[in-house]
Amino acid sequence: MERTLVIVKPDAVERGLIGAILSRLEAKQLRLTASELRTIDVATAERHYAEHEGKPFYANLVAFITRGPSLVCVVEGPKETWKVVRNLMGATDPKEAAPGTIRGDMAINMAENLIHGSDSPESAQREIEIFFPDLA
Ligand code: 3AN
Repeated sequence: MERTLVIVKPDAVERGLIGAILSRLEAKQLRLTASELRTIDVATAERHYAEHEGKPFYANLVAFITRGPSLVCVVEGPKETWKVVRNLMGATDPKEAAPGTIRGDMAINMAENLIHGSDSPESAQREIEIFFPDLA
């Protein structure tokens, strides 16, 4: 089994899309190992998004992810679960995301793209440790 980190972001929580998003992961036969509704604090957001520090959208990204509750989840499935989640999410820019993906069907704005998923097994391990240190 393999685990990956998923964040159902504040825009999705505000729009009442938690169920719609989790149902797609569950329908794919992925399962929740852990899940918590929490408002991510700035220090944790900066740690999570460290690779984007210095980019023009960084300040907005941190402000967005900390603006209200997110559903932070560890999702479990077979090998390459991180990739399965990324495929279900769709492209980073919702305008480019394929129909049938979460972003392709439910988002339109780059800054408010509903969901985060780890982009490699190494990222998954790093991110699970940030949000669920007891599981890592
Ligand atoms: P993904 O969320 O698909 O893994 P990343 O990790 O490259 O994409 O970017 C993290 C987040 O930063 C994205 N979800 C998006 O909200 C924001 N972001 C990425 N690139 C841009 C950009 N060029 N302009 C504005 N926001 C961006």
